Amino acid sequence: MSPPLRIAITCFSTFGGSGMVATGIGLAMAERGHQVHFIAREPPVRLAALPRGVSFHEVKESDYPALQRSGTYPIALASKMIEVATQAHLDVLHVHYAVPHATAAWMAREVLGDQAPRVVTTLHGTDTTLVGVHPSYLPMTRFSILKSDAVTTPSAFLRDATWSGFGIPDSFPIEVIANFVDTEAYAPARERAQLKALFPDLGDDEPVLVHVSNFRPVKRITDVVAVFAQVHRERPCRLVMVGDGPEREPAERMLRELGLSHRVAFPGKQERFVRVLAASDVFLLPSEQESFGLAALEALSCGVPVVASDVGGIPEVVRHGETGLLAPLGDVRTMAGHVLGLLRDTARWRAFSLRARADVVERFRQAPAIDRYESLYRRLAGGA
Ligand code: GMT
Repeated sequence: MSPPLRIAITCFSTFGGSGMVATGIGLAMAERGHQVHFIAREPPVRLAALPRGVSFHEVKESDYPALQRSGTYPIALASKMIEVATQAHLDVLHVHYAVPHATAAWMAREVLGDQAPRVVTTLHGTDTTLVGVHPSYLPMTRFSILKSDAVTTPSAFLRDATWSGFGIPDSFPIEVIANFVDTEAYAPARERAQLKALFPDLGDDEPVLVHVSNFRPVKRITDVVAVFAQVHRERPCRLVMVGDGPEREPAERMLRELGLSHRVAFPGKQERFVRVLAASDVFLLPSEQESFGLAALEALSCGVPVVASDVGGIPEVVRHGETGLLAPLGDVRTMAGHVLGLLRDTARWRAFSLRARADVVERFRQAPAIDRYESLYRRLAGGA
């Protein structure tokens, strides 16, 4: 039997897909007997407790006044990586989201020399499509990607965007390992009690639309509201907006102007929203860009059909006409039509729902994805 690996994982700890995927990988590796070290500013949101084999290492920055706003986080992170690698004899350092994590990993590796762990960089989306290719970050991000021992992306779309966005030849290997979902935790359950807690006067047949995100501009939250308003005109319904972020205020203002605030719930950032999700009828994701769309995957896993924009990696997750319906970016009219088409035809909705669940179980279960990361780690650590 191969010996357990010593793995460190760095990610953002905020309410976002990359941190959730990173945490899922770390916890699954620990369950398989590996030693897992999370290195981050704060414990990631899904790391509620520290199970056996898992430890957390906090990255602390100096509060020295001259350093304020000088962006010393990558240095503090690299220093913590060096400390953990030295103490724990790491085999692998897996960083999620290239900016600034891949650069910190490269710095740590330069310092550690022969004792350095192998570095895996998983790109998640805006680290390629938005932030990484910004002129302020491009040269260092490109360099740090090229210096990684292995690079992965959750979709073929993001792999191709990385090659083209950074001017990296497509002979440079980037492995596509699709994101995954815990299909037991995210399972169909049409129990409406949680929805009734949000809307005490909810009618038994009244449809509920749902959206989950960090409400950043890229999510086009006002398109969620526009789709909901058009659907509501034809078929009175409700909307649940799980999450929080900068676009919440404009969305709430728009709802006030439309006189629809009372039909919409904003329960805030919720880790345990699966029952709300599973009881809802359609998941909306009209994003400007998504490398993958983890929130859509979680909805599909619960058997909730998705109506989304046809961008980025979304078509790799949502099968148009089978598990959900896609529309051109910003085409809220078509999206509303898609939602109404599903709500008006119960047999069609049910067929979408059953196919959604089956497709997720077939293509996006956690174990096969973890197998792929584990064999990648073993390959790099020399034990494959
Ligand atoms: O979408 C966000 O704003 C968060 C971002 C992140 O870094 O957590 O999400 C990205 O990574 C997720 C996990 O791989 C993907 O499911 C999201 O599609 C991707 N977001 C974008 O590409 C905009």
